Amino acid sequence: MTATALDPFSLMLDFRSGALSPHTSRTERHLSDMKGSYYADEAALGQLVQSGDPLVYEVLQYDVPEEVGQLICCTTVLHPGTVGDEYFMTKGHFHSVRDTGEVYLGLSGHGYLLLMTEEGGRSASPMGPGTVAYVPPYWAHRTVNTGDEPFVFFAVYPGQAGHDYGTIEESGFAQRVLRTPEGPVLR
Ligand code: M6P
Ligand code: ZN
Repeated sequence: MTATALDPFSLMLDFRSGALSPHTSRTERHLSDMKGSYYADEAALGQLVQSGDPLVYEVLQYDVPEEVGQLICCTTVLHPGTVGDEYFMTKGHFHSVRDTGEVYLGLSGHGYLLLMTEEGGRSASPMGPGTVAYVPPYWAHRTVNTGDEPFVFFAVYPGQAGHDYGTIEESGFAQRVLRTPEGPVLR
C-alpha cells in the first residue's frame, strides 16, 4: 500500500452556485493574475485591471494528499465577462504528470472546454448542465464562459497530476473563443 489511508468522507455540492462544503482551499483568479499570453487584447486587459480588477474565477477544492491512488475533487465558478471580444476563461494547464486524465461535469451556466496536445491536436466541446467531458491524458484543458451567468463545473483528477501552467502562459492555447453578434465563434 503506497497511498495514504484516509477515512471515507462525503461533501455537499450545490449545483447552482458550485459551493462545495466543506472545502479546504479556495483559489481566486483575478484578471491581474492573467497577464501574459492569455488574452489577445492587452489594452482592454490593462483597462479592466485598472478599473477594479474583476474576479474571473474561483476554485473550491477538498484537498487530499497529492499522490498516486488519491482523487482530487473541486468546483470552478467561472464568472461571465469579456476582455475585448474574448470571453473570460481559466488559465488552462497541462498536468505536470502528463499521463493523467480528468473528468468534468457541467453544473450550471454554459461554456466551452478547449483541449490541445503538444503535438498539435485540438478540440472544443460545448458544456452545460449535465455535460460529462473526459479529458484524456496528455491533453491541456481550459474552460471559457460564453454565457451571461456563472459557468459552474465539477472536476475530478488524480492526486499526483499537478498543474503545469508555464507551457500555456508562454505559448498560449490553440483556439480562442470570441463574442460576435452571431454568438460565440472559435478562432
Ligand atoms: C478545474 C480543474 C482544476 C483547475 C480549475 C481551474 O476545476 O481542472 O484542477 O485548477 O479547473 O483551471 P486552471 O487551473 O487551469 O486555472
Ligand atoms: Zn487538470
